[in-house]
Amino acid sequence: MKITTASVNVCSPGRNFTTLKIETDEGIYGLGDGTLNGRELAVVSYLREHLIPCLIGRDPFQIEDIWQYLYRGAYWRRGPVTMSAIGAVDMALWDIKGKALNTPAYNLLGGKSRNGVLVYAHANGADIEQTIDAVARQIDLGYLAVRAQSGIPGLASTYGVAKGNKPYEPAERGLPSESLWSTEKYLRHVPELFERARQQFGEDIHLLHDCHHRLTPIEAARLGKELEPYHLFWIEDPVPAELQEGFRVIRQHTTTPLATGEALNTIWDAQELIREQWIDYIRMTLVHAGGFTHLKKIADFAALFHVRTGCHGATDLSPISMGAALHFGLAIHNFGIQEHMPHSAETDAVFPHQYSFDAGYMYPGDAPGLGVEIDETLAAKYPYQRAYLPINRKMDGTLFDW
Ligand code: KDG
Ligand code: MG
Repeated sequence: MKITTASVNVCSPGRNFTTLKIETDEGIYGLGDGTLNGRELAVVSYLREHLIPCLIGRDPFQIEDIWQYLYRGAYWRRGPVTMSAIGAVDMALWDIKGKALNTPAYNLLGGKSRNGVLVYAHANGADIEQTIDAVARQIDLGYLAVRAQSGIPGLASTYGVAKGNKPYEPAERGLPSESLWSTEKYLRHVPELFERARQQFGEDIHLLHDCHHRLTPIEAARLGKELEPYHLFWIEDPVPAELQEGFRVIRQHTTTPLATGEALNTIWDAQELIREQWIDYIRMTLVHAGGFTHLKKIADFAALFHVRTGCHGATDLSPISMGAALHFGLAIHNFGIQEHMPHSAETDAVFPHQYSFDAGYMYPGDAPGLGVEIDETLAAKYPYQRAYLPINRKMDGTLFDW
């Protein structure tokens, strides 16, 4: 089999998605997600100008060699743009191989290690009571694990909390919006939220929280300690993860489990975090971390150190990524949990898929390959629209982490 052509589709059914389609001389094609929220066209250009020309004529079954060719062969390595572009190619190649061998991708990864993929839902509200109501709604839908984010008194907006009644979606069309942040107000508020949540829901439900990179290690240590009585499944991204050593300080002070990695792209970004056992869950995704070929190696390395996966799964990862993540989560041994933010009806219509949710678990389906398609005619009705993630400043105007 030979790759004959490859093309990139960028569509915006409510938000932007970048999709790579690789076609072969046997009529089989594969799809890969290359979406990088707010920087979509950098990946599109990387794919069109630099990767696609190198793919034509290659045997799509030689996945490892193609991966190494694109990663090592560039000389310039790593980073979100490069790794998302390679991730899209890699996903599409696994899709082709599954279709060619007439088997779902999870079988190519070693087969099922479990019956279903435990997922966590999002719940948010303008204040604690609204957040508690939102958690209750997710439990009613059948979720066994829920991430809770609440608006903070004195702050006009905060990460993870929807504006109005719309589902939470941080990327906005136009130039980046700006929000104001106070760590002091945040640290006072979050323990109250989880005290209330445990009173309401008891111990049987898994509760999670995303700090979204906003604390220093010692602040995160304090939060972790104060949350200990409420037995969270994890706190996520307590600090920006470029400084892997920062997690050592947090770890010395608290037994609250720690998760990070959604903004990391290679094993080199996380190797100390994992080897030193400073985290419990690694959140890198197939799309931003070079696809199955690289993420499988990260998961296998993590398994040696009792670190499990907890892959990112926000709505800015397309349904192709979601489907792929479910194959991955079903197959690998050290799976922990998978994030699930349902896509909008418009997005689901553009990307018809086999995956499903039932009673807290998701299932990738048994279609060959990834089990996700793209309706190109419908996609063409939603052209790309520039959008940005917000900017965050401290109350005195200092630019801060969002
Ligand atoms: O594009 C950025 C989002 O994917 C990110 O803010 C979502 O932190 C996130 C999460 O945990 O889903
Ligand atoms: Mg996050």
